[in-house]
Amino acid sequence: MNSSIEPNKEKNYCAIALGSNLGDSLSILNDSVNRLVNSEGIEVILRSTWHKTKPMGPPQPDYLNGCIVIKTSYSPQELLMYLGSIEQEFGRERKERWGARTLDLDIIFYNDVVMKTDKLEIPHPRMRERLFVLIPLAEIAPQWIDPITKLTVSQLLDLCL
Ligand code: A4P
Ligand code: MG
Repeated sequence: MNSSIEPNKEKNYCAIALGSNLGDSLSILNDSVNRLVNSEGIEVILRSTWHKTKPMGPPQPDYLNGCIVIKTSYSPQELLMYLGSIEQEFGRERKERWGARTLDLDIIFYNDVVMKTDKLEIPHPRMRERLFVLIPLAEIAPQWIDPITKLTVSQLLDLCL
């Protein structure tokens, strides 16, 4: 993976986890991916299947989860803002943390960037213990190396199973 963000603006690869457990989750997820497919500055290059998963956190309906890999000219901060606008478009209301949501779009990896600000942490800090992220991500990017642990997605998944 390419670690430089600015000099290669067209060559940033990013893994995104999608989740929904409110409303017509299948349509919401498919529509949100189509929304990304049609977005300038984003090319969706890989998409996983959708997985029905048990909720982690407070009691709430089952989730539908999946992952995509995109190529983008957005910086991590720009991408977070853009994904937030798509969450809003699909009716996301922020209520309790880890609570039910129509659409959650989390940045899992951005090249091999490691960063932590108040608003954005990459890699996603909780991805390593989450089967609902690792199983779909392993379908499409099993060899992607987590820049923190230096383990591949496939190895992280094995550690969880
Ligand atoms: N943020 C920081 N880093 C990132 C990142 N890498 N990607 C900030 C996206 N956002 C990031 O997120 C809160 C803030 O995290 C954002 O404003 C952003 O600045 P949020 O989506 O508003 O709130 P949240 O999702 O409720 O909180 P959080 O901590 O992100 O929750 P998680 O970790 O995303 O967990 N069970 C199943 N089976 N499937 C699920 O998908 N999801 C959750 C949410 C809980 N249980 C689940 C699932
Ligand atoms: Mg989130």
